[in-house]
Amino acid sequence: MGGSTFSMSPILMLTASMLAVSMANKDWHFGFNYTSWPFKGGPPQSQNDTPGPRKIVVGGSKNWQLNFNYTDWALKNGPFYLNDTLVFKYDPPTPNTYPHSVYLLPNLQSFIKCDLRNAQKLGNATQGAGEGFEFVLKRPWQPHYFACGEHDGIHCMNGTMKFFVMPIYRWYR
Ligand SMILES: *[C@@H]1O[C@H](CO)[C@@H](O)[C@H](O)[C@H]1NC(C)=O
Ligand SMILES: *[C@@H]1O[C@H](CO)[C@@H](O)[C@H](O)[C@H]1NC(C)=O
Ligand SMILES: *[C@@H]1O[C@H](CO)[C@@H](O)[C@H](O)[C@H]1NC(C)=O
Ligand SMILES: *[C@@H]1O[C@H](CO)[C@@H](O)[C@H](O)[C@H]1NC(C)=O
Ligand SMILES: *[C@@H]1O[C@H](CO)[C@@H](O)[C@H](O)[C@H]1NC(C)=O
Ligand SMILES: [Cu+2]
Repeated sequence: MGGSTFSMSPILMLTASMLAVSMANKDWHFGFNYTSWPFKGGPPQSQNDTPGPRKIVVGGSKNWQLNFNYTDWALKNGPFYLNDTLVFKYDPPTPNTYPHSVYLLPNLQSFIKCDLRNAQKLGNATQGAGEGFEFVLKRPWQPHYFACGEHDGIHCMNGTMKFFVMPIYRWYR
């Protein structure tokens, strides 16, 4: 879904201007069927219900661990918006568990290869404990590539501890 949001932008712009007109007229409906809007968490149902930035735990109740498909998770939980916060939670290292961490990879090639050489460490093996740590999506329209960096990227390569998101602007506010 990440890529397809580009082709959406003319619709978003059109809709944003329709919304502006309809708000000026205090007429929310304006012949546009909001229920059929394809985005999850889509437009507000009423003025009291305007969603702000979300706080999203990566992996949901599974948190950040081996053998969970985060690409699939990201597809099902997107789109992600500018200023949404991703929360990474993972168990600190113990003798019986594999340590995890979170890195931001610089580009698609490094993401595909799980190449950590120019990656930015976001959270080390202990920072996912408890409430975890947060990462705010500050760069609109930029793909953000996340991966576990432990064991030279083995969790990224063998499992599915990698995903990317591309934060989009909220068109309604
Ligand atoms: C809007 O679209 C939804 C889903 O396509 C449909 O179920 C609903 O009946 C429509 N509402 C109106 C008022 O047309
Ligand atoms: C993870 O999910 C994606 C999207 O649903 C799918 O294309 C991919 O094959 C899955 N990967 C694995 C390792 O199951
Ligand atoms: C995102 O947050 C920054 C401040 O951190 C704010 O200036 C900006 O307006 C916000 N943008 C959106 C779309 O929420
Ligand atoms: C992880 O980072 C925290 C905060 O910077 C630091 O206190 C801790 O010692 C680090 N842990 C490891 C295993 O490097
Ligand atoms: C990846 O490696 C870890 C530890 O080496 C192992 O526990 C896990 O089952 C492996 N996952 C896959 C999908 O091969
Ligand atoms: Cu890991």
